[in-house]
Amino acid sequence: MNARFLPAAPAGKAALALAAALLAVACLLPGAARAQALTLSYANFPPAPTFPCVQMERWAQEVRARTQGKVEIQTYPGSTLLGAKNMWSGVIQGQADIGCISMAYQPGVFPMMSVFEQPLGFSSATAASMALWELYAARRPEEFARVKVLTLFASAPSNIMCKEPVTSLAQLKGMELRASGGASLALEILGATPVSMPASETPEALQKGLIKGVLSSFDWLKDFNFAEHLKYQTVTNLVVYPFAVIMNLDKWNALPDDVKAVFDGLSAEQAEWTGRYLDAHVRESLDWAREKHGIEVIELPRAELDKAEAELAVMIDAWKERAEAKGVPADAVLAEVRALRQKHDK
Ligand code: 3IO
Repeated sequence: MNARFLPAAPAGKAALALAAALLAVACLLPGAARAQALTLSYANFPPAPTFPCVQMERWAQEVRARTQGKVEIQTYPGSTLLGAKNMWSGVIQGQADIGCISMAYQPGVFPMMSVFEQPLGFSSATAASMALWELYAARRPEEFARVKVLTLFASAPSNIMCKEPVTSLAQLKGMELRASGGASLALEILGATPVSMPASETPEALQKGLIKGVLSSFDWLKDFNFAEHLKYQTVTNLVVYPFAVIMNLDKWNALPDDVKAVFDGLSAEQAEWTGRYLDAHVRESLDWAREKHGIEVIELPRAELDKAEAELAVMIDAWKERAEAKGVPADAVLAEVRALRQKHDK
């Protein structure tokens, strides 16, 4: 254009060439490192701050450390790769290498492990998670034969988080509450109107006024910010929700033995870590909700809790019938889970 810019042109070209060279080197270096690293995708359905995603990041971090960077885990929280409903089939088909499922979303698919959706009286996520892993490890049920199970864990016992105070079982009559699987069945038996959906669909249902509240563990108050709209918490300590972290079988089979050993070495430890994290986080979440949103925590009278427990006993018989129909030795499994509960639930 004019002479003032002419001398700048060659310098600009040289700078550009230098930048290109630097870029090439910068790309090559991590490129070379990456070529040696094995990257696996890990899909999760709920939002990143929730405990299934917190445990996912912890597991990914441990895998990186224990494989000295040989394995990189690319995490996808918040249904960005697979959602709650297509997680199971998506991992089997290989759309994600690893995925996290809530067993309650697939009724009938887990005839043995769904024993953990029954009202067995677990009082913590830690005890339920450890028992879940130990039952699985001892029995290796057929229902998980199409995947590799990396770890298992459970939510904390479930409680009612509601727009209205629930101070007696009678008040549940006809009340629309979100739950899933065993928790939905429990609500139905207690007279409520369960609306079954995955956790990840619940904020929208609440916003649309389709439900009055939810039955799940109290971590929801903080992690889904439900304390803002659901001011009344009724302590019921009902069922837990069991989860499984599953891996595509072909991807698993193709892993080097040392990597397999790292994954297998993490299974029981990860179950316990997740349970302990969640139990502590439930307490934090309640404290936060009290301070920030002034929630009310309602304790039901002992007689009401006993009545609920007595009514829910039919769930266990119904589970036994369904399990036996699919060839599960239901009585032996139940006895084993109860022994595991005694061992872990102090
Ligand atoms: C759960 C599910 C996703 C995110 C956080 C959570 N805390 C407790 C649960 C269990 C539950 O309600 C479910 O649907 O699996």
